[in-house]
Amino acid sequence: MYSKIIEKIEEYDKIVIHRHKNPDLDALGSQLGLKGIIEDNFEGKDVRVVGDENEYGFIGKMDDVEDAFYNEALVIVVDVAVKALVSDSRYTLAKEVMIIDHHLNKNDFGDVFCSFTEHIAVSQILTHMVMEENLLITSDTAHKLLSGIISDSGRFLYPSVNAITFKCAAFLVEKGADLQALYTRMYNEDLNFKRLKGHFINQFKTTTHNVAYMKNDKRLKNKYHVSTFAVSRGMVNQMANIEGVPIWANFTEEDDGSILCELRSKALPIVDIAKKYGGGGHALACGCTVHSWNEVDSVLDDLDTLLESEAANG
Ligand SMILES: [Mn+2]
Repeated sequence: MYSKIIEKIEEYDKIVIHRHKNPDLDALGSQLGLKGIIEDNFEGKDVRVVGDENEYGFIGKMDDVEDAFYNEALVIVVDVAVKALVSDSRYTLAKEVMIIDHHLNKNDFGDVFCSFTEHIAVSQILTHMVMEENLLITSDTAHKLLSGIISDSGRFLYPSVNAITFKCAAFLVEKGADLQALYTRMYNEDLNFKRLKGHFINQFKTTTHNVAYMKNDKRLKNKYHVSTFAVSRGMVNQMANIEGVPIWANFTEEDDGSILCELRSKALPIVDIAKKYGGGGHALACGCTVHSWNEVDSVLDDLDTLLESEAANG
């Protein structure tokens, strides 16, 4: 199952590992974890990691890599198979490019595409590879890989979590990953963010047919010192998982006066309403941008009417 990956690693002395832009902990955990796996199991390899850095830098740092290093090198790209999303476009300088991904989409670049869509994280793929191939793994590498499994599984919450996920997590904890240290880093919240959550939980309203919603003008983010994104995408699910609330929506004013609409539903598809206002997304999680609070009321009316007709149809 993993012979192709191992074969390619054995073939090259210089390896650069890339991943997607604005990395999450699976991108970084699998990138740095793979570096550790290669260094601890294959002799004489010079392995580098590259890409943009953000608030998840606590899991590990990137290397400075000169263009010349790519000559006769293998690039391994993890957690992304679409070239527009790859961080550091110099992967094109390599002799060969191998992708290891778990997303559903096809690749639009690369020479070798290792796709494992049954895994919830690339970090899980690599852990499984270590287990299946009896590779060595240090506690430090185990720690990095566990961060990717925890983050991409929503702390073991999402539907693709299965027995393999727990087997891999258990293996990494046995190998010395520090679960509590990860949880402290991952789930500690900024004071302002916590207070903003409280504001949402206390202030959201509901329509006649129980669409929960919040209307946030641009003063809100200034009051809590957070970004528009933190209010819009970051807060919508404060209204999720409420008994009797089938749909919830978060409306957030941008600095330019446009209003971001984040729409969510437990079971009833709502994406057609997002599309009606020029947006889109998934059936149960979608969004659009409108240009007045009157339009926001129209979106709410449409959501409410959808629930009304659904109730009438029983
Ligand atoms: Mn991932």
